Amino acid sequence: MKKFNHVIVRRPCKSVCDGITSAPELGKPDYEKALRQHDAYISALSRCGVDITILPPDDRYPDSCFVEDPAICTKNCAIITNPGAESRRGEKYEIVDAIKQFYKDEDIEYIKEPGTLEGGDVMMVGDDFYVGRSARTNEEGIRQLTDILERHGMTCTEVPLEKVLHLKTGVNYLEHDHMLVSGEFVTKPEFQKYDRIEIPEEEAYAANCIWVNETVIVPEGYPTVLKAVQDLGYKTLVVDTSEFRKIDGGLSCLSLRF
Ligand code: CIR
Repeated sequence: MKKFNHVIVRRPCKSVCDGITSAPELGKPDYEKALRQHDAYISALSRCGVDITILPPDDRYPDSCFVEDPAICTKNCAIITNPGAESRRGEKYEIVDAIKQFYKDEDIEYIKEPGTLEGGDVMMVGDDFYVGRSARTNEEGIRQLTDILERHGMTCTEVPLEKVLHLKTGVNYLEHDHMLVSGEFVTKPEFQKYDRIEIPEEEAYAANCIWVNETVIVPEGYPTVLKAVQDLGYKTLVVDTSEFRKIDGGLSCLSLRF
């Protein structure tokens, strides 16, 4: 099944080393290595039948390579978010022009103050979306998102988060009813109806895999998850994201896929 035609990424900037992190003990990202890993990420995506728009680095925003957070791209509309992290808020102004290449003005919606929302908290399952209420995404942001999605013929369900940064840090949909779940998401009632693949604690980072047109991209170094995804019948590509992991980033955060 081909679902996505376009991908948007942004090159990591030199200040990526100062990205927000909850795990300083992992050390700072090595910029050159991050660039090489980003190259490999782009080349994996290019094997999945999508065209790729590569935005230039933006040193004003250390976390700006994580383009998933300032925008949400659905089949009916795009939503420019209002990132909850102060240092990331301005990223929303920098993603708009790229979004305008693919969506008509009337199909571009905006999350407005006092609402905050980051795309990492939003997971698409067909026409139904799940949104995590997190430190970055507040009640008003969720209210606005729900209203926008419903006006465009889609639905939205709120999922309270307890431990993780973003919803998709711990749960990702691989289409065909398959859902990767780790940690607090294993028992969440909202996801019981799916075919859940439980991820062991020591590989929790790899809950953040991405499905792109029947290929699943898996982070390097997580053999249990890799095998589980292959056993589901997917073609897999493995990409090393060690430098992005140091600042809480994973595979999904590094692109918009639509
Ligand atoms: C941040 O804390 O905002 C970045 N260092 C990591 C963002 C990861 N984005 C995502 O999970 N969607």
